[in-house]
Amino acid sequence: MVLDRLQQLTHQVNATAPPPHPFDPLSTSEIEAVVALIRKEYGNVNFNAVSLYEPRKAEMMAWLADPETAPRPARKADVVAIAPGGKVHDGIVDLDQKKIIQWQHTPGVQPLITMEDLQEVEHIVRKDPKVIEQCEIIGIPKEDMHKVYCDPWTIGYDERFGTDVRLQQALMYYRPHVDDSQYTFPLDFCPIYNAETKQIIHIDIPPVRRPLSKAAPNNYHPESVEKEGGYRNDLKPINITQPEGVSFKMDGRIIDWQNWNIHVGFNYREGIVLNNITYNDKGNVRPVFYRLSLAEMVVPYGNPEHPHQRKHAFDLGEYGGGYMTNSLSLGCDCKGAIHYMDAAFVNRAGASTIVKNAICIHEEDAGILYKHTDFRDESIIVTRGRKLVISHIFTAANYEYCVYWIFHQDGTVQLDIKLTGILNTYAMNPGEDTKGWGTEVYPGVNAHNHQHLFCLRVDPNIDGPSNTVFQVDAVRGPGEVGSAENKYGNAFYAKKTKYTTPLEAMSDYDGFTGRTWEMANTNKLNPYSKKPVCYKLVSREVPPLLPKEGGLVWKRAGFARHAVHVTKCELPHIWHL
Ligand code: ABN
Repeated sequence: MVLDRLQQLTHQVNATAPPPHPFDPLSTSEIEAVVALIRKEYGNVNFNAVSLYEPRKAEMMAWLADPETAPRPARKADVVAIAPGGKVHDGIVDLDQKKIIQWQHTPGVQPLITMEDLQEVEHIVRKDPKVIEQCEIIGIPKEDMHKVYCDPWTIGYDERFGTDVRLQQALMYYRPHVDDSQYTFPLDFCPIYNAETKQIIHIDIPPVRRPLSKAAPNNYHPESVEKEGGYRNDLKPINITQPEGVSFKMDGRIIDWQNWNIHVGFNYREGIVLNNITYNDKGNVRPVFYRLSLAEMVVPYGNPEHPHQRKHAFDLGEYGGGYMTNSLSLGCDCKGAIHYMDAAFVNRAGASTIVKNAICIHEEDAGILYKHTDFRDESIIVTRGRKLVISHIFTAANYEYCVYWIFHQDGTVQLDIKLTGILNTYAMNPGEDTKGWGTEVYPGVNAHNHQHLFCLRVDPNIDGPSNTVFQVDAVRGPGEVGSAENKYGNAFYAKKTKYTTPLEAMSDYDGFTGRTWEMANTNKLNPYSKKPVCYKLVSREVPPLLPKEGGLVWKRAGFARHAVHVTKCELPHIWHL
């Protein structure tokens, strides 16, 4: 049976013409072909991820430069699977050769927690006698256990349990009615769940108990909002119409818009991945970025009391920004003329799944692009700007992250992340002192201080792969007022410091100098300024990682210790951010 299915699937993969672009995410039939190969060889494993094993950069650059004659990079899949006994395996499958080329047991590490992993915890929590006992202690009778909910988070690290067990910490809540917001009724204890044995192995109970709050529920569902007076109705409609259609063209997953050319990929972890971004500068196709993605984020919470130190979510690496992506709907999530793309994943049983309309591509008016009035005769030149937005939205338990990759006509690339959803909350007693670690946002509800730190991975290709990174600070010129070199004291300039090692490049934002960073091609000079062509990285007004050096979050969130890190990439003499 397995063999028949494999033959059928690999036949389907081969029969699809033309072949997928090497950056394209795996299709459902490719995922199924990979699963069949692994099943045939290794039997009953649970799949955690099957996604594109991206072509190595050197090979891919050679193919992009000369797709007619350079060898086409092999189509490979990256596989993460959990074998019986919780044995985590990492594999690579060559889809062209229909061969498993790597299969490694990786003890001591855990892959991310999938939505399926998350969903089973609540059922087990509700039936666990020790959890029921804790609920009764804080005022929830056992008949009401169906009103008890949990957001299972990965445990991250807890020295009591080691790293070989696949554990989740269940953040507990209560909903008087199924549509009420559970974040109004946080519970004060935290069960620890073992995903392998499907058992609650421990419960963290605070020394001071916080009985279930008696405050009125909050309910954000439309019916409930209607009962409370309804939504605002004093807004007149805004219609977005593009009577002649959109101004971008799609060729498979490659988008062409206003001289920009971009491959739009997607994976379970990062969500949108943009590759081979070029700009056609009056007929000269200039490479700009090889790859852009939101690679990780960390959300440390600031309450030092046990066990809140464990509350620091890595929402991409621990849960998957792609796996948590929403199916978007026209008129609500996206307005106007939309091009949607679906996303394909594997489930635990090895079946392929699809999230319809996972990526939204559309244009928006961008206000004024350029304006100048000649004050002499009031002659005015004004042009209207347009932007291209490539977006997806993912739900990480309480929060929604709306990720917008925005391309502008002036060459700017902007990553805009909008946070919405509901705050993560913890219980507090009436009159309890939050000690400044949180804010009472509703009776009995303590919203702990937290940060959202995003990790943007930038692989620049500014007029070619040989790029250098400079730190740029706005500083005053030397020389005292009255001196020959700075007589009136008004000298200032952009001080550029070249980074030569990864250590030097570990740098932070400086509000005093308005620090930015330049990714430059020093072999190509602007004809007028005679300075290297570059892209400026702007990341500002963000406090650094607030958890202390040497502490748990600091150890785990290496990327967040500094605003910018620069490392050399696989090609010799090339750096990426
Ligand atoms: N923010 C932590 C998280 C994300 C997804 C699911 C559960 C918990």
